[in-house]
Amino acid sequence: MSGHGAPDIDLSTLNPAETSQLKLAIVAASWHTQIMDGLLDGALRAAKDAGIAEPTVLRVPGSFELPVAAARLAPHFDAVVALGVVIRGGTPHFDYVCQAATSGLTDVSVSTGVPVGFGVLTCDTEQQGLDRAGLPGSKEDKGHEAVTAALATAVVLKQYGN
Ligand code: DLZ
Repeated sequence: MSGHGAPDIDLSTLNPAETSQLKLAIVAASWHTQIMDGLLDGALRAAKDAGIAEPTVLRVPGSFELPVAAARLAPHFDAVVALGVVIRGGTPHFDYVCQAATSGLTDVSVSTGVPVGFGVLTCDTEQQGLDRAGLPGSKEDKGHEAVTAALATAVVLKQYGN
């Protein structure tokens, strides 16, 4: 489903024997329910494909709260995935929430050394979110992609210890 020159990271390139033992946490915001449901479904499908039956799922109110949730969980997991949907409104609030989520999640990943999959959609319109949510009719499945990327990164980093 990926486009725009994105790498074809695909769970067929991952070995479930390597991924099934990984501890995975998903932190998910709650704004924009339909799109979030699609992202979370895609993320859980990717975890199942990787042999991870029951990842930890933690819901938080909004995307602004994703970094603190990821920070609290990261030391206890091999990979964390953050899911959220931010849709541009009429004020600069969009920019602040996107900036806080992006830089906060980057900080968590770099400071802990635990890969954080970035499944936060930053959209001008609701339709852009629906197109990427992995729902029937969507063009892309960003929840699935974010889990796949985080697990692929965890596998390559595992050889360097925790
Ligand atoms: C306040 C707010 C707004 C306006 N829009 C969104 C959004 O599109 N997506 C999202 O995940 N969260 C939004 N929030 C909530 C903030 O992320 C945060 O939960 C509140 O500012 C409280 O800290």
